[in-house]
Amino acid sequence: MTVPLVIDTDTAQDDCVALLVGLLDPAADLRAITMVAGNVGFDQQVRNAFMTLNVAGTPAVPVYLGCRRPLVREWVSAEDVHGDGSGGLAMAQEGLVPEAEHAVDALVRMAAEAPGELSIVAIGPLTNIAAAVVKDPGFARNVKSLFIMGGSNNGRGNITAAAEFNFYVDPEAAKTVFSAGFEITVVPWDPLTLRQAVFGQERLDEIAALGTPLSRFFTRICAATLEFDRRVGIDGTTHPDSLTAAVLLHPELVRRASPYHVDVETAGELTRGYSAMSWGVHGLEPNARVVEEIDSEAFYELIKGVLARETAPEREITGL
Ligand SMILES: [Ca+2]
Repeated sequence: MTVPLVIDTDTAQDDCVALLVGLLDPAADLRAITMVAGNVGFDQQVRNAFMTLNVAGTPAVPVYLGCRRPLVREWVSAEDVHGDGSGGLAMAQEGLVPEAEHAVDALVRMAAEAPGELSIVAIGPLTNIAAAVVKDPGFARNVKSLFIMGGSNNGRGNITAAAEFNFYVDPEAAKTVFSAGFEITVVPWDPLTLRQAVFGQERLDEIAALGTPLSRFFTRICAATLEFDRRVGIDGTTHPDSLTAAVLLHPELVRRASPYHVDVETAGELTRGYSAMSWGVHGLEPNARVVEEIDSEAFYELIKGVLARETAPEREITGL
């Protein structure tokens, strides 16, 4: 049994790894990739997604272009963290054409065509998902499960002290999504990602030694972020997005998860995008399951297994 899913992504660095999981993990039936404004320039993100499809050797998954800016705010980039999101790799893009249908329409349509079957892995700002909620009141009901990378569980942010990037960029979208009635699982930045989804030098060396196109791709796309991470005191590459895809496909990776009421700050002076994760003692109904602990070693082995696969990219990637 495979898991039908869509990955909604602001493709840079670990988003690419999450796409590789969706494309190559035998448990995944990746139906589409939908693009949303986030990490780096929108068109660069699209190039990164097509490059990831190419290096995976599976260019048949459709790419849909979604919202090019947050619902009400100006776009904020994370180019200081990710560079161009692909480690300076380049690939000719001629003939690579996204679908004509808008990503929000595609999400609404695909969920309605198979009610209760489709899962969404949302690893960028939640703009597309919120727009789909606004467009179709039945959308949340039609989606089987929504796996979100975002927020911190009463921990530190990354773009500000209070906020994780995805929720910070489009807090109104995140707030809309958490009140829409989805079956939500959250993979937070802190503490989960920071403690359990960091690959230190030893693991990075093991991955580089695999010697496959995918391992070289991984090493290159993670290099800029690794440099940034080390400057801010994180000793390795961070993998919140690929972890989010992995826990959908392999529930056994989750060692502990608890029901929370999650809401997102849209009005705070210092806390824009802060995720208030209430753990059950404040009289609020749970609206999400928050992952608290994973099998970190098994997650690493899963990613390494994906990167060990031999693929045959059709197009040459300059720099790989
Ligand atoms: Ca992302």
